[in-house]
This record gives sequence, structure tokens and C-alpha cells, in this order.
Amino acid sequence: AWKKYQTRPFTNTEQFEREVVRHVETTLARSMFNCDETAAYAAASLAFRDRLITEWNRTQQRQTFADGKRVYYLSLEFLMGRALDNAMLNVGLKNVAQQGLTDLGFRIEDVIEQEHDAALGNGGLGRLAACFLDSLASLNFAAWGYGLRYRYGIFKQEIIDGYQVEVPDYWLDFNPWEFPRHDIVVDIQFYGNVRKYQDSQGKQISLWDGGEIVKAVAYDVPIPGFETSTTNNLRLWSSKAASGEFDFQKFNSGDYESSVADQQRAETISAVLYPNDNLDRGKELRLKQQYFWVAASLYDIVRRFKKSKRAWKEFPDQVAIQLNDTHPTLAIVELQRILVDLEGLDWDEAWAIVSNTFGYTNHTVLPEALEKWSVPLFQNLLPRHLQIIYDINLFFLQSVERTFPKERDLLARVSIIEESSPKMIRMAYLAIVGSHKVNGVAELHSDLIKTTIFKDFVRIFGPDKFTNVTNGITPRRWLHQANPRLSELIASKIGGLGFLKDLTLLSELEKYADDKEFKKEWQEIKYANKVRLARHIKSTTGITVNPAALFDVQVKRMHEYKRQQMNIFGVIHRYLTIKAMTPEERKKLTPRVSIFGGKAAPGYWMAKTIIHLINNVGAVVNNDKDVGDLLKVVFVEDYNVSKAEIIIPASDVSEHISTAGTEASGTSNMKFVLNGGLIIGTCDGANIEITREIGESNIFLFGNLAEDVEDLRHAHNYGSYTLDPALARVFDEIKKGTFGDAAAFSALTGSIEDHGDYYLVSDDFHSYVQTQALVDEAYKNQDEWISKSITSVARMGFFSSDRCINEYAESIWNVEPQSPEQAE
Ligand code: 26M
Repeated sequence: AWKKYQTRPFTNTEQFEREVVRHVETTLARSMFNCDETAAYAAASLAFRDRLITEWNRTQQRQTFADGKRVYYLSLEFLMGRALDNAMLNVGLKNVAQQGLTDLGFRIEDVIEQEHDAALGNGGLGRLAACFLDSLASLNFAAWGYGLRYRYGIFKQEIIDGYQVEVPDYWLDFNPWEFPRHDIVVDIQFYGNVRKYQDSQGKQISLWDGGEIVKAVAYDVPIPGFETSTTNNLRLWSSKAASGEFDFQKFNSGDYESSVADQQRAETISAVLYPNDNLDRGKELRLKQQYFWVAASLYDIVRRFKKSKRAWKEFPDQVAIQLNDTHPTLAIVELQRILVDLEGLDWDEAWAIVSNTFGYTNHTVLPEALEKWSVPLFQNLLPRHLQIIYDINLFFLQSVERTFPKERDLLARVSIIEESSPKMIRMAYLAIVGSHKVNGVAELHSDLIKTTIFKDFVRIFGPDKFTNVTNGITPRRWLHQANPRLSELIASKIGGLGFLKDLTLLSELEKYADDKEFKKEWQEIKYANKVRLARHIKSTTGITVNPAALFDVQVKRMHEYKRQQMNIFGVIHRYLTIKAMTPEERKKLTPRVSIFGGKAAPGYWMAKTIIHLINNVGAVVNNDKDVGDLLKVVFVEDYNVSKAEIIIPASDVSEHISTAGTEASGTSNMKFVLNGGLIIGTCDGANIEITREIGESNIFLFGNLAEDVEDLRHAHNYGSYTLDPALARVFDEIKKGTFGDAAAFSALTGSIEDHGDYYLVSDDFHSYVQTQALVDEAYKNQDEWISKSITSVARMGFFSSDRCINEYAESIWNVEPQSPEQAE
């Protein structure tokens, strides 16, 4: 009987308007007479989320019925950004919404801007997870994301007197995109003891008991695919005290305060995202977050598998779990524990299942980012898991000993337990041992992990266990949504929007690289995007920038290895050069706007100092009458996904200038080129593959190569070190106090002149400055510049996250898409 009442999603303007008005008047309990933009956003979102959840239900039903292999992407970070615009575009009803909102008296852009970013991530790793979800749904894979529902995402950055100030990001006030599942609750255990006993058959059983229980509550976020009815699920876990509101026993015995404290302690687990990017600090709460999320997710995955009534050995045929860095590595241990302790499987049988289920993606070679847990801390929180890790390690080392007898050093080097004091668990090693595939995220990076940090493991497991999957980005958000005019222009020439589902179709664009009319439109769109960014800069910083100037952008997390300091030193060098010029000479210069943006981890003093210097340089340069429009320096506050959507389409040149061998891939490099910007960059990460695809003449490469870095560092420390002369002049100016109190920057200049210049700023400075001069020259020839821009976009097909996900599916997960049409 219920079938005839099933929800029918809206398809036209009138139905959409009806839904919006209904939500304003009932869900929001307001009158249309005082419906402001916030309410319009809320109502439009509710209309779309009703649609999504209908498709979500159908997709889940279909996937359950199909009973195929599912992919689970475990990530502590999902940097989703806004959902409404994405939902409208993916379900193909943005035009309907646009018309409807106009009829109701709103501008769709203003409505979209009401939404708070879902900023549950730090940077590249978190945004990659979000692009992957978009591709998985768009390609019709049966895939779930699992993460934590942080109450506070990455902090909001304010710049006060040139300094970064962190403000909490409380984003859950109104979030129409999540569905609480109060019926899906998992008990998660911490602390306690392990008891060993023999069962009736004489088998050794380990029982983990005592300690405390925290509840994990599921919140589901629907992930719509682009132009497909597949709507996948992102399940985020929220922590809650096991005793509910509070502990009644304690309450009745008069211990009210401590019962409330228990509750707060439980809720702390999912309270806040750790704001470190590429830095591990080994905090107990972080370990609690990891186990809490991993245990809840595995419980869910195992429960779903058990419903199919299959034999355990079929688990890896039904389940692929991808570990987004080492953060979820405990999942390996937890699954082994479930199979051995709770399900009664033999160790070896269980281990074969476990190691065939997991794949591990490495995202960094920076030593300070490789996770290690202190054994005593770990032992206290997860006593049974420590025993299992010791057993995994024992069996692993025994097998190494058999294959490489008498290589004692090798055993110590590859041991999952580092024999330091205190002893430390090396999570990357555990992840390698417990997975069937390990991958890096760009060719150079995948080669580097094989020859440096994981070298011994390549010998032990053979080279086939290690593979490369070069990162990609979703063209839906990063072209179609962020740059609709460019997307439409491309579509008008190459036969529609098909390139959004097969990005290699962009190659059709190459024949327009010399088309006069086309080039004019291309240039106009870039200019319009720059006007838009100029307006944003004016309204947020008060700085006036000329949209005709060359926009030079570096936006990413602040980190010494990414070398924003080299960029700002280059800006100072440019400033000094301008100051030394005659008015005649100045006329020949290419006007430039140097745009920076990015957050520093709150405890990362050097990164904060770089932000401070950028702002102080801006304050001087932007107010110097000699300079005028020739140079402006802007720091865009609170760089996030929605700011990226404004900034990236407006760039002429973007900087990806990490010390060679340090940036695993980079993904914004791909976003900038896809939006018609050129790149100045080092031979690092995906820059190398971008160069291969678009051609050397379309990119400004400079600097030392990864293979030379070690020798250069050695020379710094043991040879004679001389600062690059141009950089020395820049440092002199900083020390003179031209950019404020010199003492504030002495640690920064000192790290280079006095402490080894670990990131090779001085070594690369000369070629950096020279290459920037080439950029100036090239920009003067707009005709050639635009051709380079078009050619580059035409050759970016490889960098879609669709290609990337297909590679994971084929070489790591062994899964195929489940097309909804096929199932009908
Ligand atoms: C670790 C321990 C404790 C707290 C936080 C962390 C941590 C958080 C984020 C460590 C690393 C984190 O992110 C690393 C990251 O974003 N790596 C980037 O991954 C991108 C996607 O593969 C690459 O494109 C970037 O080059 C790489 O830096």
C-alpha cells in the first residue's frame, strides 16, 4: 500500500518553489514575509536534501540487493566545503533552483553564500578524500566514507595586526546535510585489562574487560554523484557518554558534578579536529579519536558483512578498506581482534583475511609527520591491541628472519616496535605489514617511498606490493562549479558538458589554442574572475588591486617545506628592485599582485612568523607611492574550500615551490591549471607529471632536483655556507627594520643563514628570481600567454579524480561500478 505514497522528488520550478515555501512555513516555522537569505538558504537546502535522501535510500537498497563488493574509505578528514551548490549541479537542477529563487525574490549566489563550509580537514589529504567521494558516487561505485563528526572543524583564521589568531569553528548550528541515526549506536571500549583463560576445548582465549565505554552515534551525509542517481553515504561518528544524559547512580549518590564531567569527557572525543597538517604530536586524545572511529566503523562494516551469511574467508571479496594515511591503521589490529577474540578464528586464517582487506595510502615522507605511538600510553588505553601488535610483529620478524637469515640490523630496522625509550609503535610499518597494497600519490613520491623510508619493505615484500596512484581532482567542483563561465565556454566548443565525466575530452579544445575569437572570450572570463577576486580583496582587506595586473597566487597550508618564505623574500627583492629604478624603467614592468593565503598550525611558530612577515611587507609595499600598482601584497584571511573556489579561477600564475622531494603530490597545482592559470614550480610531486602532460614550454620550472637535496644539505652542514647575494640583501632590509621589528623575524632568517637552511631557500633563490623575471616577460605577450593557458587546460584530462578512482578500483580494490540503470 505504501508504494503509492513514496516521495517523488521535485523536477520543475513550480514544484521546487512549493517545496521551499513549505519548508519556510513548516520546517522553519516562519512566514514568507520575513524570509531572509538565511531562511531561503535553509529552505532550498532542505528541498534538495529531501531529494538526496530519497535517492540515497534507493541507492542503498540497490547496493544491498546487488550484494557486490563495497569500498570503505577511512579518513580522519573530509574537507567537503559547501554542499548546496554541489547538490544542485550534481542532480542537474541548478537552473530550476535559480529560476525558483529568482521568482521568490532572491539571487542564487547570495543564497549559496549563506552556507558554512564543512571544514572537517586540514588541507590536501582531507580535500582529496572529498574529491574521491564525489568520483566514487559519480562513477557508481558502491562506496562509503567513514570519518568523525567533529563539533569544531579547522579553526577560523583571523589576522589581527598581522598575526594569525585562531577562532573556533562551530559549524553545526544548522546543518541540513546530515541525518542523525540515533538507532545506529556502537559501544566503544577503552582502558581496562586483558584476562587469559582456556575454553572447554583447551583453546587460549583473551578477554578484554573493564575500563570504560563511550557510545558512537552515526550521522549520515548523502553524497550525490554527478548526473547519476547514485547517492552514496559518508558516515560520521559522534561520541556520547554511555550512561546517556548522566550517570544516575552518581547523581543519586550526590555526585552530580562528576557525572556531568563523565559525559563531557566522552563528548570530547569527537569535539575537535587536530589542526596539524604534516605533524604528529602523539597526544592521547588523538589516539582515542582514532580508535573510537576505527572501532565504530569496523563494527558497522562487519555487521553488514555478517548479514550476507557468507563464510569469513569471503570477507576480502566483499570488503575493501582503504586507509587514508596511517591515521586509521588501528583498523588492521581491530579486525584481527574481532576475528580472533570474538569470532574464534585461528590467527593465520584471520591474518590472511585482514591483510587482503586493507590498502594503505602514504601521503608524506616528512619524518615529523610519520605517526608513532608511545608503547606505555598505548598499553594503558588499548591493552589487548598492544598484545596483538606484538604478535603481528613477532610473526612478521620471524618470516623476515627466515628469508634473510642473520641480517640482525634488518630486523631492528623494520620492527614495528622501535627500541627507543619509551618504545614506540611505528604506524606506517604496521600499515604496510597489514595491507596488500601500499601506494604513494604521485610518481616521484611513490618512487621516493620505495627508495627511502620503505626501502627495506620493498626487499621483504617484493616491488609489486608498492604502487603509484597519482592524485586527481573532481572537475565538477573545481571547474564547473568554481568557474561556470569557463565550463560553459568549453562546452560550447567541444559538444557539451561530457568532459565533466570524461576529462580527457578536453583535448578537443587544443584546436582553439590559436582561435582569435575563442582566445578573446577565454581572456574575458579570466578577467571577470579577477574582478570578482579583486572585489573580495577590497571588501575583506581594504586593499585595492588592479585586475589588469598579473595575479600571482600561493594558497595552501603554511609550512616551511612549501616555502612561502621564499615567495615573500622574492616579493621583497622585487620591491627593492622597483625602489632602485627610475620612473622610466618602472614603466616597463609588469604590474603584479602577490596573493597569499593559508593557515598555520597553532603551535607552529615559524609558519606564524611567515604570515606575520607577509602582512608586514604588505603594509609597507601597498602604501609606498613609488610602487603604486606595480606591486601589491595581499594575505587573504581564512583560506578554505569556498575561498579557493573564488581564488583559483582568478589566478594568472600560481606557486608550487616546495623543496624538491617534500611535497608528495599537491592537488591545487591541478586545480589552477584546469582553470587556465600557469604554474611556477619546482620538480616536485605532481608538478612533474603536469609538466609531462602539458609540455615543458607551458610551465615555469626552476630549482634543484630531489636527487641533489641530500648532498646540498650535507654541504650546508659540513662545507662552507654562503647566502645567495640577492637573498642577503633581502635579509639586510629585514634586519634594518623596514618591515617592522627585526627581532620578530630573526628566527626565520636565522633558520636559513645560521641553522643549515634545511629547505634550500638560498640554493633555489637565484633560479626562483630569474624564473619570476621570465614570468613577467611572458605575461607581456598576452597572445602567447592565452595560447599556453588553453593548451594546458586541453591537456589536463589525466588529472581527474575519476581516473584516479578507476586506478584504485582496478589495481587495489578489485571492484567494478554498479550502474543504477543496469539494476532497474
Ligand atoms: C598527524 C598526526 C596528528 C595530527 C595530524 C596529523 C596529520 C594530519 C593531516 C598528518 C598529515 C596530514 O595531512 C597530510 C597531507 O595533507 N598531505 C598531503 O596529501 C595530499 C593528498 O595526497 C598531497 O597532495 C600533499 O602533497 C600532501 O602534503
